[in-house]
Amino acid sequence: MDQKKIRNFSIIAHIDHGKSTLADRILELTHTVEKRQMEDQILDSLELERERGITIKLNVVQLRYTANDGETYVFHLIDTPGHVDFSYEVSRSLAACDGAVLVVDATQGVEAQTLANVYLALDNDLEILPVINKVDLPSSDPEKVKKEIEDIIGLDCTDAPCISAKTGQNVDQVLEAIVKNLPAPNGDPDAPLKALVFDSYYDSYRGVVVFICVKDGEVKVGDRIRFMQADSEYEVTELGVKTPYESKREKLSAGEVGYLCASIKSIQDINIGDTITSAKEPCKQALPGYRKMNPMVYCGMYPTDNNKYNDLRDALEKLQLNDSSLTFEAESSKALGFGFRLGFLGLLHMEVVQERLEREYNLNLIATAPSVIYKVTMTDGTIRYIDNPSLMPEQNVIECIEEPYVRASIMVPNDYIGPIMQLSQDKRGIYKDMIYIDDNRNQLVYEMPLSEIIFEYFDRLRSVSRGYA
Ligand SMILES: Nc1nc2c(ncn2[C@@H]2O[C@H](COP(=O)(O)OP(=O)(O)OP(=O)(O)O)[C@@H](O)[C@H]2O)c(=O)[nH]1
Ligand SMILES: [Mg+2]
Repeated sequence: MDQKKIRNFSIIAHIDHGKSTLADRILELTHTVEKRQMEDQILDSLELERERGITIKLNVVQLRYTANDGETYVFHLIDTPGHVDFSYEVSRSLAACDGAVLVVDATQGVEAQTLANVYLALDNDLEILPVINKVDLPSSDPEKVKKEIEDIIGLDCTDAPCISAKTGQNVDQVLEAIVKNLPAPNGDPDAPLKALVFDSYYDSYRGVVVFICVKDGEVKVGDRIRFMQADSEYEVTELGVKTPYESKREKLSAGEVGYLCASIKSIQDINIGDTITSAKEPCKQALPGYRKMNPMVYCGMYPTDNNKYNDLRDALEKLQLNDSSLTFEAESSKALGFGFRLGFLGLLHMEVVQERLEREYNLNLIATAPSVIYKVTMTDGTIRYIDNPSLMPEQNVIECIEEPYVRASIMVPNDYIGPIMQLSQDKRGIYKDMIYIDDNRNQLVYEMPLSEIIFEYFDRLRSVSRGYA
């Protein structure tokens, strides 16, 4: 495949700004999915995503688009989640792309995850294409939002398409802009194979299925490949692309994004961020891979039936293939028996993991209250990190304890400033700043212990502000 005709990009945005809906329209316009098979947010394929109306997992699709210049281009589109707890999915997606479509809701403007995701894209040296969405809504103000993007992010928005992902208005302009403004991949098709592993899942028949982005060279069914980090070799049994259903191919070449199976039964051999190369003719240097994520919130999970301990371990190992920001280690408790201590990126992540374990692996679990990690300096000068209350050392050997703090920005209508300041103080918050946004809204800035936030803070915030904060 001619790489000049390929475009690899992620759709990034703050939560609910319309990424998955834009992906729907793109799939429709390019006739990737037939009308009768179309449903809203079709790429949100997990049951949990559909129920909650949010994206949790990255999802890649290959599609073909015939541009106004008459040429047919191949797009690999990756829809990403917007919620901060799943930002590891975004950073992994971006490493498989050359560009990013940045969706900004014309009624909301630039928000926290808009900025965070732009920084991730810039870290990966990606070209960013801003798109203003939801212009069908009466309260939208595309010109104001364009100016915001230019002022805050510094992206030129003169030609940014103003679209409605819902009605499809101007979505064709996004497709043309992708062809014109986003770069094509530029790997060496004749070099030895070099492919990035950016996601995976476990299939009971085919073993581990890995998602790869081929940077250099090509891979064919029957080839012997090597995972460079894991230092293991396999023979490729199946290759394919997602359209969005899995569709088999005989080979994948430089610039293509697809999946690979090699009867991989040992889960330990798969590291997300690993580099696949050819066993016969390996490439010299592996790709840099991914930065590890540090968990923010911890809790213990125990099977209600203690005989299911091994099933839980098995489930955790398989789920980790599909969610590499999840960490776990064995622990035991007098009351609950044998289980695991899990680390998450946030509270929503914790909820989602528990639900996925229960639904996809048929387990009944008890989760302990969430906690954070404490840095304990002992009287002898050593430092310990404690994420489990039962491991906290005796008081007489502790010199001091430090805990993680959060810099929290709370957007709040004027009427609720008083109660929210009270709440934040009750939660050991340290007042930092109050920023005027408009006549009716202010932004309160507090430094607050994370442990206070993960315990009841959101519920109380919602009730004291009637849901407006
Ligand atoms: N009126 C209007 N609603 C839209 C538009 N685009 C998306 N929506 C709605 O906004 C909500 C969120 O859309 P999604 O596409 O799920 O947003 P998302 O960015 O994928 O959300 P996450 O993946 O959870 O971050 C849905 O209810 C959509 O129907 C639009 O152009 N106009
Ligand atoms: Mg989505």
